Amino acid sequence: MSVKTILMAAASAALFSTSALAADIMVHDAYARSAGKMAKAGAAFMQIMNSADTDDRLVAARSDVAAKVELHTHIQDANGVMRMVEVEDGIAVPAGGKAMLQRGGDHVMFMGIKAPFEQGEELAVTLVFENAGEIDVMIPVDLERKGTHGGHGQMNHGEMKHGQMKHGQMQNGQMKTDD
Ligand SMILES: [Cu+2]
Repeated sequence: MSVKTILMAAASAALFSTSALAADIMVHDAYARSAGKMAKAGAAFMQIMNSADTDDRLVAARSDVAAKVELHTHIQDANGVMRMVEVEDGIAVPAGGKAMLQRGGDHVMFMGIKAPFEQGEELAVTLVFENAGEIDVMIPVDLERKGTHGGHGQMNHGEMKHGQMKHGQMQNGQMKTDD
């Protein structure tokens, strides 16, 4: 076996062993927002669940609503200031687990949006996963949604109940919710 053959065999083995169907990835509770009528940027938040037995990774996102779509997170710099930075390696979605994209943390960032997001509209976004491939999602704009860190966010009873139901179902090992 030449080195090249061995490398190719290894590559194809890796390809098959990590292949996952798009159905293994489920996106829940997604919403997007932009701030004000002059907004040039917006962000989307969601829960991504991976029911495959292999880890996956959100590596990119695309949408026509913005000139550029990036995966971002917040980090604290040396001065204690929170900054948004692009996550170069993508966002891990562990096997049988989930990734939480939420305010103050990981998010999908829309840079150079063509128009401010309007309450009630839906944004067509393609999420690109390392294993599961491309998944198209419609993300509703929700400008009224409060962040999870502010205490007042929990005052929305509908959301609260929704969150608890998912949590319970997750613990039972049932990834699929029927909302
Ligand atoms: Cu950002």
